Amino acid sequence: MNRKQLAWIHHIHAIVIILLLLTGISLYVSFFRTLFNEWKIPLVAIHILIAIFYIGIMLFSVYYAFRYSEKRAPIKKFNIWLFIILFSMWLISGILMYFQQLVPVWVRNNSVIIHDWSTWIVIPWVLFHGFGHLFKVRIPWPNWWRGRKQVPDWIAENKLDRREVTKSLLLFLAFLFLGGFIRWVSPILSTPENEEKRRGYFRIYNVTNDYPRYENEDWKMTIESLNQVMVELTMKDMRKLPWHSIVDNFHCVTGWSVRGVELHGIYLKGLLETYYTNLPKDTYVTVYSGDGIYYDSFTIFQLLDEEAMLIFELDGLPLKKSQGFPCRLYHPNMYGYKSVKWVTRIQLTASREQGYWQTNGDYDLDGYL
Ligand SMILES: Nc1nc2c(c(=O)[nH]1)N[C@H]1C(S)=C(S)[C@@H](COP(=O)(O)O)O[C@H]1N2
Ligand SMILES: [Mo]
Repeated sequence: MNRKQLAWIHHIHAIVIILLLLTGISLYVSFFRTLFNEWKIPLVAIHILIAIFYIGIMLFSVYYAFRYSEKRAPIKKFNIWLFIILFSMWLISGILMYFQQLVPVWVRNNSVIIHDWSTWIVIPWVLFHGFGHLFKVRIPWPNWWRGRKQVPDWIAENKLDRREVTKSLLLFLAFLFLGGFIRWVSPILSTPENEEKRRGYFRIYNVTNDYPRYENEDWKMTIESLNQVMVELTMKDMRKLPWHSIVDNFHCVTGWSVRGVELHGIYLKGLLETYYTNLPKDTYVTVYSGDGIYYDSFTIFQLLDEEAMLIFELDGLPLKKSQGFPCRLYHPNMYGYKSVKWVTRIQLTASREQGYWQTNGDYDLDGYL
């Protein structure tokens, strides 16, 4: 393989990584995720297809990269190793994310964290490396690092033999796990009283570009029964019903979880039974968001016999505006997507409606964990 062909492979890597970053970031950053909302499902598919293509390129390149780098500068070896390690982390965590229904929640959650972290390492590297190439910026690396001078003894002795490589790899992984671990326990260490039990953090997921902003006074909720009789409830009415707290783990179907969240609100059983008696067993319930777009549906059994709630407080504080203030649905046995935010309308129906993510994606209608 000659220099020209190597340069060519290098360019393909650059293009593929940029495409992965662009699609990945559009899925990750709230702003872009909502902007490209209708594209979410195709974006995931495109991201995965590019990744599969990348596996091929990687397999093809690795052999040549090693041969090429054999007698080259440490920096070249470093770059090659960095990419092999990051690529493996992306690949493994990506596969686990894809098959997340098959792996335990903690594996899924850590894969998301590793996928993110490896990306946050790649981005500065790509910028650095890319700018260097494009604008011929000379980064003042030490000469030995560039291979222009003999490598200093103390480094030379530490030759990149197989054992050293495994060692650095393990060290690198240890760093990552340490990072992940710190991230994980930091909510406990930083202990605002109300968050002492919580581990992990919420990623705000909104399918709309904007979300409704209510005050306690101007929010209200309607419940429509089968025969169209309507009940209208305000915050004051809600306050009159019994409130309960549960501590639970919140799981999004895309992989992230928040553990030990304290949820405070009203059991739907209590609410519905206050206004309706003897609801038929084949009643269904559609819960609508005030954003005008999001909704999801349940069987009456799921709302009455399982502990579904309307929640108003998270960890002792009112919901954040972005997290559904003042009211969102919560079902302890179901994925986060069933947790409709800014609930303003509950409709009892005789047949089951499809929800937002069943219409716009392929999420399961029941969404059990
Ligand atoms: N109105 C509305 N509710 C919603 C969503 C949404 O996009 N709009 N996303 C759902 C999904 S997929 C998840 S995982 C959770 C995320 O909750 P959070 O934004 O508070 O982290 O909200 C759910 N409820
Ligand atoms: Mo979700």
